This record gives sequence, C-alpha cells and structure tokens, in this order.
Amino acid sequence: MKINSQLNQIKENYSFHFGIALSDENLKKFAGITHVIMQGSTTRAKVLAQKLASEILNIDSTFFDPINIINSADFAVYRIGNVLSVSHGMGNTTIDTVLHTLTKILHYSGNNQIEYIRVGTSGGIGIKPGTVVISKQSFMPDLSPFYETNELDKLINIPTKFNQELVNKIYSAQPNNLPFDIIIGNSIAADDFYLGQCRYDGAMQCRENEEWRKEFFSKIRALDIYNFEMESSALAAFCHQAEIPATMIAVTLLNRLEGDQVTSTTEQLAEFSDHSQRVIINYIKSITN
Ligand code: R2B
Ligand code: URA
Repeated sequence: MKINSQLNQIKENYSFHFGIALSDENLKKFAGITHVIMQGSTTRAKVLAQKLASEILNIDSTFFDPINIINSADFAVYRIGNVLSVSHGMGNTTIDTVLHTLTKILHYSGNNQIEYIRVGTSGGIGIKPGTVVISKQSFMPDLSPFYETNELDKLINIPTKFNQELVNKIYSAQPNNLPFDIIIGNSIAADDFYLGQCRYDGAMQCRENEEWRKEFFSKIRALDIYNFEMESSALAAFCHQAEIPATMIAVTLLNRLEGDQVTSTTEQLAEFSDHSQRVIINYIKSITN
C-alpha cells in the first residue's frame, strides 16, 4: 500500500466521516485485515457479514448479529475474521471519501497488504439479468480509461485499470456449476443513474434519442463493456495510486437493451444480490481454507 507521505507530519485524532476516535483501542479493531469488501448499502454490508460469518467462521447466523465498528449515519463497517464488509454509499464522490477515510485508518492500524473489492449492482448491456461481471477495467462515460477529477481548478487523470491477477483469481475460485452466468469484462461508471446512463424514465428528459443511444451501446460492447454502475472509476483510480489490488464484482439487475426500469420483484433482487455475494464468498473461502 502506498500512502500520502505528508500524513507522517499530520496528527489526526478523530475520523470525521466514520465518527470514531483514532485511539489505540479503535485502531486495534482494524488491525490484521486482508480484504475489504465494499457494497453500496449498509443493509447489504450487514447481510454479507452474516453470510461470511456463517460460511467462513462457521458461526450459526441465527444467534449472531454483526457489530458495526464505526459510528456514522452514512456508512457501516463490519469485521468478520480478517475481512471488512463496508458500505460506500452511491457514486464516485461518496466512495472516494470512504476510500480515503478507511485507507488512512487501515494504514494507522499497521496494515499493508490488502485487497479491495466492490461487490455491487449494475445495469447490463446485452446480457441476461442476474449475470455477474468481474471488471478488468473501468471507463469514464466518454470512454476514456482515466478517472477525471479536479484538484480545485486542476483537472487530473488517473488510470482506471483493475488488478488482472485478482480478477483471474476470483474467476478461478468459482465452481463449474454456478447457477448463474459469470463473465470477465469492462464497466462504465456513470455520473448518475438517469441522464448519466441515458434513461428515458428520469424526471428530466435526455437530449439524445433512442437511435443514438443504440449506436452508443453497440460501440461500448466493442470495447468489451458489459455494464453501467456508478463507483468503479473512483475505486480503480484510488487503488491504482495506492497500489492496492482491486476489482469490482457486479451483478446486472436488468438488460438495458430491453428497458430502463428495474422491474424485478424484491425476491428477484435479493437473489441477484446473492449472486455477486456468492462470487466473493467463493473467493474468500478459496483463500482461507
Ligand atoms: C449501482 O446501483 C446504484 C444505483 O442504483 C449505484 O450505487 C451503483 O453503482
Ligand atoms: N445500478 C446502476 O447504476 N445502473 C443500473 O442500471 C442498475 C443498477
């Protein structure tokens, strides 16, 4: 892990976004971590913590309620063995704040070798809903392989390639009889769910028509892009700079060639969410057993 060297001269006693003192007692809770699994919602982070506890630590989840080790209305962090199950909210800007906050704490706690994996949901392009995509590379909406962000008025570009070795390890850890499709491909991180992904069902009307959108969708498939979501470029860029192996495992909730609305039932959505969580559990089990 490569961290800002200026941190050595800055004394920090409190994590504002996680609402915890950076005391020895709290830092100990973050020591010895090997994997950080990130999902959008606090509920999904807790569900994964329960599943990991039962599948990796053999804890009967009927009698176990994971403890959130931070104190924030926006985010949650659960620890299961050497794995953290973390929520990151929605969008590149939100996950960026979580990445800085968490990585500093992990650094102060003496961690050095950690993998970061986002386990998310996405909108598929031309693939069956429920398919899981492991990302090799994240693209900006303009199809550049760099996260473009601003340091005040200075535009900066950071590469958005994920760690290929980690991608292959996760893929190889899956059994042949997975009851859903899994592919390795590329992803686009859009600026939002509606106009950013050219949806016609937003409160504001898109400028572009269906013909233009169809052409764009065929163009991105030629770049091996299979899904839209909203956090992968910030994650890839952050981890590229920090030299943290990272990727994203995202299930597709719909096929954008067939519509804009997510029409699945609550049960189907829970099942889809279980697909991407199953993939990460298989991987974690393969390296812990
Ligand atoms: C996937 O789903 C969310 C939008 O509904 C967003 O956080 C993402 O990347
Ligand atoms: N998340 C997204 O960002 N887009 C979708 O279409 C579905 C989930």
